[in-house]
Amino acid sequence: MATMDVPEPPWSLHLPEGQEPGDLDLTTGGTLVHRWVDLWARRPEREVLHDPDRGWITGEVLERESGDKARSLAAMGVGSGERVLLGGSAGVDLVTAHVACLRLGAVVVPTNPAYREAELAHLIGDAEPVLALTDDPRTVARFGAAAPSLRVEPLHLGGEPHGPAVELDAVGPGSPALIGYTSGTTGRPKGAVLSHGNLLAGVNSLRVAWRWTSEDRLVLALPLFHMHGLGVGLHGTLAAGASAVLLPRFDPEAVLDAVAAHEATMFFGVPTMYNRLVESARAGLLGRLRLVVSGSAPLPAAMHRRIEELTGQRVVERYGMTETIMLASNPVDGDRRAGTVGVALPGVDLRLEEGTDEVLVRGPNVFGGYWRRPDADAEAFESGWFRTGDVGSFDENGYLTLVGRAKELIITGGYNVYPREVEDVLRSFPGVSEVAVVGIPSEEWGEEVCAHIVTEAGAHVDHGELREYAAARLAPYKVPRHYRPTEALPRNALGKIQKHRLT
Ligand code: MCA
Ligand code: AMP
Repeated sequence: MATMDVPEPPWSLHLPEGQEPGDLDLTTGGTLVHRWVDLWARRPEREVLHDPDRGWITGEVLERESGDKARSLAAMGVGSGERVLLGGSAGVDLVTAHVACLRLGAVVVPTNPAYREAELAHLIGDAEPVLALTDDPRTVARFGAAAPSLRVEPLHLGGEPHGPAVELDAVGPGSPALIGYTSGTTGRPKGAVLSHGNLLAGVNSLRVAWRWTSEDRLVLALPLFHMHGLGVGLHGTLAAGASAVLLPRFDPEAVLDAVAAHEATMFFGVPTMYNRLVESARAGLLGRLRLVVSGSAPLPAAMHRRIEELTGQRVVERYGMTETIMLASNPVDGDRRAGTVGVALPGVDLRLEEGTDEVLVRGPNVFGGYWRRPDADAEAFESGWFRTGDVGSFDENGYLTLVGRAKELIITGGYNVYPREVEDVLRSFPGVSEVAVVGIPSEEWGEEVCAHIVTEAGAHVDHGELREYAAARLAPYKVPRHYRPTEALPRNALGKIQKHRLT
């Protein structure tokens, strides 16, 4: 395959002074859980996680609770390699359940509590979990409706450890750890299988690039069911031996309170969060932090400047994907360029495909393939390189600017919406003959979901009813906010819908 080389310098720009590329070992620690458990054993009294219900929790407590839960899971029959659905809002109980699964070798499938019954039914049918863990009553009810025979347990798993002694922390780097569901062009979400080694390499790269140390304290208001909050915020905190204040939901004032009350050093957010933070009279508090990171969606250069004016912070924008964890970042020591996603992260190889400029990636952070989807793997990988579906350009210093997407994807408030999934639902509504779903620019959300609807001859489609229909079948962020009736969808000579002509 013809590719174009990334200009010099590559990721060595991220290395601290004195560190050579050859010194870098992204597999240090064996697996994430080895590293975490080792850190907790060495500094048991250290405060690691804070949530509003439980206050500060030490490494010793995390080790004990996750171990007890792992033994309970084993007693319930959960074995290594078996899938466990995990859902709920960010908090210590969710974290210890997650860590317990990883320590046991079970494969975590994170779920958004906002998923509707139909979305869960697909996930359950595909991942074939042996158990679901959640404290969210709405999710419990939806799990029950989606898969009546699926065993659902609360995150505390009964509280007391029970069951026979079981070997923990035994899985190796090649074993699957996490399945992150992501849609793509097929409409039906597919599971990206990340190994323990992928997760470790992903955070080790960030520890180096972001100078993440045990002195750091992160305010974490991202959901823990996506790579940003989970694979970066939580895993990174635990692997750095650092600490985090977990907020169950994002609220700008709560974030700023946590920054002040806990002497935090870092905040990670999606652009919509920054839109809301800059509206606060206390936004200047962000100026106290060592590092402010944005990702999951483009941060407009104007917002980058506004944050700097208000807080003195030059946001570090970075670029990631469920399948690859993080790919590129602006440097902590060095030029942080607004409108770019920075330079390839340590250990990550990035290239552009000649002719299409699609960003291709290779590295120990890149997943091995989709869950039981060799067809999707064949499309996604070429000669060992993973196709991101993003189109980019590099400048002479290796800074990457994302200029478009080869894949059909709408990013709204940092959540990804694949048009095909929404179109399939809308098309099943009586009277709808054709649908095209596109993203339209939005200051608040980056993009908003908009549906262009063609009705069957003589039929009347009430948009309010259509919205309700979609809301019963799709998580709220996927439900179109705009409905545009149209006589016919624009098509090219081959009959393909020309979405760029729809606004
Ligand atoms: C909530 N709503 C949304 C969104 N979030 N609509 C569109 N897009 C959204 N993202 C709906 C609500 O259901 C509600 O609908 C209405 O908008 C107002 O909700 P509000 O309370 O204002 O929203 P919120 O609950 O405060 O949520 C906004 C949020 C949230 C905090 C920005 O969307 C969020 O946490 N986003 C982060 C997602 C994330 O973690 N992405 C990382 C993916 P109604 O009025 O009908 O009830 S990982 C990834 O992309 C890669 C790996 C990477 O690079 O990071
Ligand atoms: P997901 O499939 O949810 O992991 O989302 C990954 C996608 O989010 C990437 O392929 C990009 O299209 C997008 N993305 C992540 N970070 C950025 C960023 N900083 N700027 C623009 N797009 C981003």
